[in-house]
Amino acid sequence: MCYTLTMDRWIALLAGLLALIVGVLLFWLRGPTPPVAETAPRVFVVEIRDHYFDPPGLSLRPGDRVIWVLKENAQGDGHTVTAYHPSQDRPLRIPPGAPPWNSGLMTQIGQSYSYLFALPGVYDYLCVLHEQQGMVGRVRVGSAASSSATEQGLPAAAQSSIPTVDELSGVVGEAFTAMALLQGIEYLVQQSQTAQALRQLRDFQGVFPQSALAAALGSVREQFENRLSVLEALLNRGAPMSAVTQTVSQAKALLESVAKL
Ligand SMILES: [Cu+2]
Repeated sequence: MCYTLTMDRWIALLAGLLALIVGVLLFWLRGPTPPVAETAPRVFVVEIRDHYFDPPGLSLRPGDRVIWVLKENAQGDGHTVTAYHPSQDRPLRIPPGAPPWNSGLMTQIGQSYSYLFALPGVYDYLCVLHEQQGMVGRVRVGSAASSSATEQGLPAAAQSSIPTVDELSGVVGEAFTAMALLQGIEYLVQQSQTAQALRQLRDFQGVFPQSALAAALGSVREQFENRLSVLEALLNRGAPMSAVTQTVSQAKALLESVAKL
């Protein structure tokens, strides 16, 4: 009797231990609870040309990503994408606390550099080689007001080429941002990220009809919307890159009328 009880206890103890080991193992194998899935950031492409950024300004939401792609380097000396920041030997012209960036010298056509704009505010950046020729850009993130950044302290050529915060808050900023969004869609398709390209396109199609940009496009609005629909159809059926590029160029050309500074 006594022996049987001990035996039962042993079995119970072993079973308990086994359950504990299996539990710990399972927990260990599963790892920590995965974070809530985040949607991928929107991707905007700014083209680096001789000697300007295209488009020169953007109006973004916090968490958006900008990819600068080198498109021209005729003189072979390259370009950089560099934040105005004391660490780059320049005055601070990005929000305090925002990490500065510097692409270093970019010389290969197609080479790219990316930065995620997490904090709201106004960010000014330059090409260290051609700042004096006005090769500067500005990114407005969130609802930064016009008083938050001025052109004071920039070289004369840069002062005339950089969009003001007021311009970026208005329809010019919307046109610039739409251009960069279309270039971003083209870039995503190139990278075989067609699903994200489609999400980004549909997101834009959803807000466009109520935008000041739609009103400002006037007589070419319908043509522009038509290009967006063609682009969506192309992405849906995995059309060749050349067709995507052509449609993006046509849509961008229609934005030119609004984007003139
Ligand atoms: Cu440059």
